[in-house]
Amino acid sequence: PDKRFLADYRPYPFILEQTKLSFDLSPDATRVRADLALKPRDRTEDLELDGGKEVRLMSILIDGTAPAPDHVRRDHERLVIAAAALPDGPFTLTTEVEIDPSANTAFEGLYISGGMFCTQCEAEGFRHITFYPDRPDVMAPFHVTIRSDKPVILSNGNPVRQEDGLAEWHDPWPKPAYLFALVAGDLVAISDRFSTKSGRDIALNVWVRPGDEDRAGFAMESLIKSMKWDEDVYGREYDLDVFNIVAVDDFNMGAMENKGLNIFNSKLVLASPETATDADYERIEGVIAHEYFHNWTGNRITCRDWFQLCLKEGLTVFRDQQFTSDMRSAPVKRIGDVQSLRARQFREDQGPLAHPVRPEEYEEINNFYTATVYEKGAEVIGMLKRLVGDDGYAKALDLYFERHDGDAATIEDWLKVFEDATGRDLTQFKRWYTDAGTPHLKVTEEWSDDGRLTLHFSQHTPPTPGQDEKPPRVIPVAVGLIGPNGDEVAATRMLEMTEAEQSFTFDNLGARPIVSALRGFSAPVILERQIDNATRAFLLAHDTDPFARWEAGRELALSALTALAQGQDGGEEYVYAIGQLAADTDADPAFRALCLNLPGEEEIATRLSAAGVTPDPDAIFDARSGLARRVAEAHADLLSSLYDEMTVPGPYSPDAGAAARRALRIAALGLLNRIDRGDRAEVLFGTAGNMTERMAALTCLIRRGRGQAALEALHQQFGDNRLVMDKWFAVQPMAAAPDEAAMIARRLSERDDFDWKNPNRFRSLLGGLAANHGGFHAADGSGYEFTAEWLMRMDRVNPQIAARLSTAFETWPRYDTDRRAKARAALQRMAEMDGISRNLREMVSRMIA
Ligand code: B3K
Ligand code: ZN
Repeated sequence: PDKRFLADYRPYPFILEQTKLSFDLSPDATRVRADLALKPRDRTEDLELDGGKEVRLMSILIDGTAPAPDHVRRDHERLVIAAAALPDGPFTLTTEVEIDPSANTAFEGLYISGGMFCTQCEAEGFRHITFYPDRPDVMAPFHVTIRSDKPVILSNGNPVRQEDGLAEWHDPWPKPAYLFALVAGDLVAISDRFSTKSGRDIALNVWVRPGDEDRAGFAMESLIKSMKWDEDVYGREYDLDVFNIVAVDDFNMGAMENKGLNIFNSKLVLASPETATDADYERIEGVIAHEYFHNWTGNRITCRDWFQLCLKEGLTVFRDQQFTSDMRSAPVKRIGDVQSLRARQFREDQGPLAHPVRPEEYEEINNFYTATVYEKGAEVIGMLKRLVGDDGYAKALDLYFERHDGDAATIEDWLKVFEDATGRDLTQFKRWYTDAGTPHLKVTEEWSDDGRLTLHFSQHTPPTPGQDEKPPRVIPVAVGLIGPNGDEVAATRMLEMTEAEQSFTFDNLGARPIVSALRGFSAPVILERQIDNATRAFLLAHDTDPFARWEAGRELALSALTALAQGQDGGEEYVYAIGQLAADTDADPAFRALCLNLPGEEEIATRLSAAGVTPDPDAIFDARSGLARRVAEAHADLLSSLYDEMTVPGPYSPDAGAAARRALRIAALGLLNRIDRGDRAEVLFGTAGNMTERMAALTCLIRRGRGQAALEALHQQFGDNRLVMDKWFAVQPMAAAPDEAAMIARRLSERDDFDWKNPNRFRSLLGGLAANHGGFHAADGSGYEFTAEWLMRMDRVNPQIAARLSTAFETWPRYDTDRRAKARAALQRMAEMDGISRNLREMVSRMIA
C-alpha cells in the first residue's frame, strides 16, 4: 500500500503567489474556477496537482492558452502538467472543474448539510474541490468569489463585496488549502464586537439555523473570553476585521479552525440549560477557545507536513487546557485531563495502534488525529515548561512567534526556539516526540536514621509496533514530602531524571516523611510504587498537592477493585477513607465528586492487564457494582444529605461553582441509586430544570432497569432536537446491563430516526456501546459483531467515521482466548471487505498485525 514517510519530505518545486477561486454553487453541479499564480523554483519539474477522482476537469489554461493534450496527464489522484508545457518564469494556471456536493457523503471537501453548503478541508479535503498543491507548506493569499442563491455566503478573510447572489472575500494572510472554508446557507447570526488591545474593532458572528439563535449565546461569550485571554497570556492579537463561527449538523469531528471562519459541529455551539449538560458547556468553552487559539498556533504558524501535526495540535491543546484552568478550577481541570489521557492515550500507547507523538509514516493522515498527537502532544509541552520554567517558556514562545510567523514549521524548529531562548540542550528530550509508548517509572525509598531519605528511580518503556528499543527519556518528577502530622516538610521539588536508573536524596529530615510523588502528574508515565493502603489513605487526607491527593484515592480504589475482580477481598480502607473525604466540607465539591466516582471498568481492565492479569469484563462489572454498593451502604446518611444539600438555588448557570455542586450531587445520586431502587432518580428526572441532572437521573433509571418511562418522556419532549436525541441514543447502550447492550443497540439501529449517515448520531449509538466495557466485550461476541457490521456499512459512505470508531477494538489483544478469537474474526471480516477504504484498511491491518 502507498505509505508516506517523513524522511521523504521535499519542498514543492513551485511557489504559489496567489490563489483566486470562483464558485458557482449548485447542489449537484458546482463549478469551480481556480487561477493559481505560480513560479517555478526549478524549471525541469513537472507541475503536479492533487485532485480526487470525482473532480471533473472541464478546462485548463496556462497563461490563457490550452496546453497540448499530451502534456497533461490525469491519474485518479493527480493532475500532472509536463515541464515542457510550462513557461520559464511566473505563469497563471487556470482550471475549471465540476463537482457534485450532493453526492459527498464523506463530508470531506464541499458538501451539503441540512440544505447548506459547507466545507471541511483538513487534512486533504481541498483536493476534492479542485486541483491544487494540497499540502500545508504551500501557502498563498486567497481571493474568493461565490455565486449562490443562498442568503448568507461566507469564506475566509474579510468581506469585499456582498450582494444578492454573490459574495467576494479576500484573505490577505497566506494560508495552506486545508484552512480554506466556504459556507452558503439560510443562516442567522448572533453578533457582537471585540476591541483588540491595539484598538482594532472586530465584528464577531455565530451563525446558526433559524430557530437556534437562543442557544448560541454561550459560544459567543466563550469566544470573547478566548480572544481576551490570548492577548493577556500570550500577547496574541486577532488579525482580520471579522471572525465568523458557523454551526453545522453533519460534521466528522468537533470543529475546524479555518482562517476567520471556524466551522463547528453544532453540538459544540448550541447550548441551553434544558438541552445541554455542564460537561457540554465546559466542552463548548474549551473547543471555541481551541479553534480560536489556532489562529496563531496553526494558522499564522502552520505545519510543514502532516507528520508535524502535533506542532499545532499539541500546542493548541496545551493552550486550551491553560485557558480552562484559568476560567475554572485548575486542579479539577488537571485531574480531568489526566483521567482522559489515561483512558484514551495510555490505552492507545499500550496496544497495536501505538505511535509516536510525531509519527514517521502513515497511509491515511486522518487516522493520526489521535489522543497521542493531541493529548500526549500537550503533555510533552507541559513537561518542557516544567523543565525550562515559566519564564523560559514565555521567552521561547515569544521567539517562536517572532521567528516563525508566516512559516510552515517543524518540531525541530519548535525545539530550537526552546534551546535558543533558554540555552538548554533538548537532544534527549526530543525522544518524547520520536518514541512511542508510556514509560514505567519505578520508585523505591530508602530511609536512614540520620534524617536522609533517598529515592531510587528506574525507568523502562515496553516495546511498541516497529520500536523495540526505548532509550531512557528525560522525566521531570515533582516530589514533595509530608510529615507524619500531615504538614508539608519539603515543598515540591522538580527532580530531573535522565538515566535508566537514578537516585535523589533529601537531607536533614526530622522524622521519616511520606513521599508525595509525581505531583500535578508532572510527566505522562505509569508510576510503580509499593505503597500500602494506610499510606494512600494518609495522602488522600493530607496531601497538599490536589492531583496527588486525588491520585491517592484513585490508587486506593483501584487496588480494591483489581483485588475484587480477581475474587479476592478488598475495599475496606477505601470505603472508610472515601467517607472521610466526602464529609470534608473544606474540600471543593468538584474535587469531592471526582473522588467519589469510582474508576470505570475500562480503567480497571487496563490496570489488570498492565499487571499481567487477563481482564474478565463480567468480573470487573461485578466488582465495581459491588464496591459502589458498599460505599452507598456504609455512607447512606452522609450521601443522602449531600444529595439534598448540593442543590443549586436560582436559575441555571453553567459556571464552575454551580457545576461543581451539581457534580457532587450527581455523584451521591449515582451511589445512592444502588440502594434506593432508583426512587431518587425518578423524582429528579421529573423535577430537574436542567439537562445535567436529568441525564444523570436517566442514566440511574436505566441502570436500575426502569428507564422506559423517562426515555419516552424525553423523546416526547425533544424528539425534534437532534442534539438531545443523540444523547438519547447514546445513553441506552451505554448504561445497559452488559448482556443486553448489543441487543439494545441493535434495536435502536432499526429505528427510523437512527439517521446513521449523520456522524453525531452514528457516534452516539456505536460510541455508546463501545463505552459499555462489559457490553462491547460481551462473551458471546455480540458487541464485536454489531460494531463490525456497522463499521463496514459506514465505510462505504464515510470512511473517516468508520476508521475512527474502529478504535473500539484496539484493546482486543488483552482479553481471553475466546474473546480474542471473536474480536479477531470481526477484524478479519472487515479486512476482507470488498472495496474497503484506505482509512479503515490501515486501522484494521494495524490492529491485526
Ligand atoms: N484541526 C481540526 C481537526 C481536523 C481533523 C481532520 N480529520 C480541529 C482541531 O484540532 O482543532
Ligand atoms: Zn486543533
